[in-house]
Amino acid sequence: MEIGVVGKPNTGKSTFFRAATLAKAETGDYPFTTVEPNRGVAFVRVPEPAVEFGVKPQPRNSLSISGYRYVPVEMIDVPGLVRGAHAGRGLGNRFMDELRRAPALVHVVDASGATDAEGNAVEPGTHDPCEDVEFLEREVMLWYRGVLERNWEKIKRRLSLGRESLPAVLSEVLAGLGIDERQVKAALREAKLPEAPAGWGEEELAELSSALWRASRRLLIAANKVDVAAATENVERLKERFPHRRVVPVSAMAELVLRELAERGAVRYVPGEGGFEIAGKLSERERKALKIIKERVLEPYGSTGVQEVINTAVLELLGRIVVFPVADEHRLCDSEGRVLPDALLLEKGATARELAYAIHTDLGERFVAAVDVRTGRRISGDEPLKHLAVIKIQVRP
Ligand SMILES: Nc1nc2c(ncn2[C@@H]2O[C@H](COP(=O)(O)OP(=O)(O)OP(=O)(O)O)[C@@H](O)[C@H]2O)c(=O)[nH]1
Ligand SMILES: [Mg+2]
Repeated sequence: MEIGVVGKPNTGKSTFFRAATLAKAETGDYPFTTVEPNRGVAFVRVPEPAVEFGVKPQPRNSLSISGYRYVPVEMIDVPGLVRGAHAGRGLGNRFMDELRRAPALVHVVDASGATDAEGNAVEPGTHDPCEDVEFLEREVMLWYRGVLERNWEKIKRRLSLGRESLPAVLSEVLAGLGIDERQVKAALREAKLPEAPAGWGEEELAELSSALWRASRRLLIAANKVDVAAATENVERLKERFPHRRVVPVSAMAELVLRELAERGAVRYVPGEGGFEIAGKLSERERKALKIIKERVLEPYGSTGVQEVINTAVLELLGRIVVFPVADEHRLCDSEGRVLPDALLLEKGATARELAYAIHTDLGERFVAAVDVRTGRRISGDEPLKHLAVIKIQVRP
């Protein structure tokens, strides 16, 4: 699973990606800086369970920093998308292929309104970012529709043989968009189309494409560049215009500056927090930048928004939970004695047995029961786990 970072050119996608992952990615004040997708690891932030148990964590698959556990999740930053991309325009012609494994999309918009529809620099406050939101969602929908239309004759032919079901054929054809059979079924239920696909025309395919888009992708709006004054009003307008979407005010630049200075030891900054402390030498320019970050980003918005975007995408939009498995419920460690080593992301509703399988097939097969370490309560195999649960799995020898 990946989190996709999308949007028109020059909105700060790669800056967001760099800030979230601290991976290298080229950024620049012009459209199409990114030509090939960048992949890296971002982190979901949850409270560190070792704190409440009063033990020292020894994380293995995750990071433990200042009372928080950072759980890895893959992120992909793609080239900017322009109008007509679904028909092959711009660099976005492989756009959806690259996003195959990204069920959650972070739509980075330039809330400062300083880039036109194609990503060229304009006076701040002159371009309406609401237009960009509509454009992207329409473009992705047209993409889905294009794939469906190009394959429609083939789909009808296969169905006419009567050996395969509509959801089975559709999910095979749409696999390149990362759509599975469960999502196809949900879309078909929602679209409420006439019974026989043989009679479907343009209208029905359009209906089905938008239902498929809603069933297969979750999207949130990262209203970026809030460090620019013109963004304040646009953030409110975005929230009003798109009440069904989460709109998170973001300054990717602020997060990047803070993380880079923290790496150098010049400031103390915990990703996701609303403040920082100066801890080392700073140039005059860096001092100025930090003043702007404090006054225009952290004070009015509470944080840079980058961590909030990642958490919202994974925990709310995709409905994932974080679970901490241990082998010894008294010492809270794995079989090698490491304390609370792993944090696993599971789908909401995942059961104790599914957790066992997620750790190792062998553990799943030998599963007997689980224990909620906080309460000592026994959990049966088909019981859904709670977010942030610390779980010991009992197995047959
Ligand atoms: N003021 C401000 N500028 C930002 C912020 N984030 C990015 N920028 C600037 O916006 C410009 C574009 O940044 P990129 O990260 O390269 O944008 P992109 O969306 O990846 O661009 P393409 O790859 O060309 O589509 C650069 O000049 C960045 O420094 C921000 O939070 N605030
Ligand atoms: Mg880029």
